Amino acid sequence: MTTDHEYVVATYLVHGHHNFYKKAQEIAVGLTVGTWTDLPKAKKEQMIPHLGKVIEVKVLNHKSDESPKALLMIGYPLINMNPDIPSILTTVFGKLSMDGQIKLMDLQLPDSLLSKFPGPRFGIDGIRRMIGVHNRPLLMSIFKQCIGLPLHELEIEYQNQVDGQVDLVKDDEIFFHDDYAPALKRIAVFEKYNQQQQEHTGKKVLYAVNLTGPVTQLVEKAKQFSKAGASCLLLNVIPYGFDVLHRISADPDVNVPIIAHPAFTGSFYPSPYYGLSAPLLLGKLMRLSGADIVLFPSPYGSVAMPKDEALDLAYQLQSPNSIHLPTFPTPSAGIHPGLVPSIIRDFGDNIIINAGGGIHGHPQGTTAGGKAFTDAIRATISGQTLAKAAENSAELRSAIHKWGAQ
Ligand code: 1AE
Repeated sequence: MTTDHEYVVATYLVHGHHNFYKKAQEIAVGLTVGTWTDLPKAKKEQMIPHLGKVIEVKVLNHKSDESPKALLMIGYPLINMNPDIPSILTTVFGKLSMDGQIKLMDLQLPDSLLSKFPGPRFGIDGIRRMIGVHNRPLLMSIFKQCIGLPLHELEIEYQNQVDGQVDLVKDDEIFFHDDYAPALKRIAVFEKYNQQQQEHTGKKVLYAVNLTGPVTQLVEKAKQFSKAGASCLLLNVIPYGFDVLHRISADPDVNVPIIAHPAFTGSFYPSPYYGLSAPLLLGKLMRLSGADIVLFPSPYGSVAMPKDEALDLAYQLQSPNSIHLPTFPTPSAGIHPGLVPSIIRDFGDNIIINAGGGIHGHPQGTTAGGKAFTDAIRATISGQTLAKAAENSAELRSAIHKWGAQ
């Protein structure tokens, strides 16, 4: 039940003001009842349940050559919002996002609101159960070069990836023009290979098919893919919208895990002055909307994210929470086998290691690329150095020769 003292609490980093308390008051009133001092008494009483409140203003130390900055925490009455991300984001950071140097750092939602979001359907344990691997990081391979290729060529590429012992294979997020190999045909062919392999090895590989098309058709398409035997879906969440992910993951007929791709999020998180923090955008909100797996730039690869942000993001995905299952963190971009020890040291072993170029670019080809990663993961979790493991793995040796090892 919603009560009149439940609030969504937003934390903002604000630069450049001199009276941060006044700014906080303006936000609390301006984004809720609009105006306050000029209202007659009766109107004020009517508006009180909807009025925002300043919870804390924390002025931060700054160097003399920096502009002043502060963290502002503002509470927004729950009754002003619907239980969906668009209404929450528009309330707390709609017009405000255009009001100078202000960045939305965090959102705290009361349990009564959190419980209206189903969150991930499968979560980390559900995915591990599907694949049948519980004691090491999972390995995902990204299809590279898929646009313009006919189905039979993609089928060979798919088999090469699976033969490298990966646990998941995902479409490239830019795979929209798929006239030569439509999604339903890919699902049929790739899932058939998955089944054959499972009979052989006992391990199930998941194939994440890119869910694309007009937004009004995506839930239906997701159901159709699920019914056709798809084992996983990939969604470019930010271009389509958090609510699309929410509706797909909450639909009982979409009975497969969903991977959230971070495409377009670089427009929002990197600035210290504007946008949303990465842990909120790619962590908390993705989990709340129902992502089972979230890709994000690792601190080491080609599109790097600062380490403290990446670690906080991973924490937001996995932190204990009595309402939502944990989401698999997947540090990505420019990952090669030599980075495996650093990834596991920093993020632990309950993660997915994800690579495109680091698998397909292996000197002996895609299957050897998967094998090099598998050997690097096995060595690292058993406490062996990559140099030692490479003595017995020609694939890992070649990978380290090409990309080095940290
Ligand atoms: C953070 C997104 C990573 C991604 O989508 C991608 O395609 C990575 O490819 P590689 O591993 O950098 O080749």
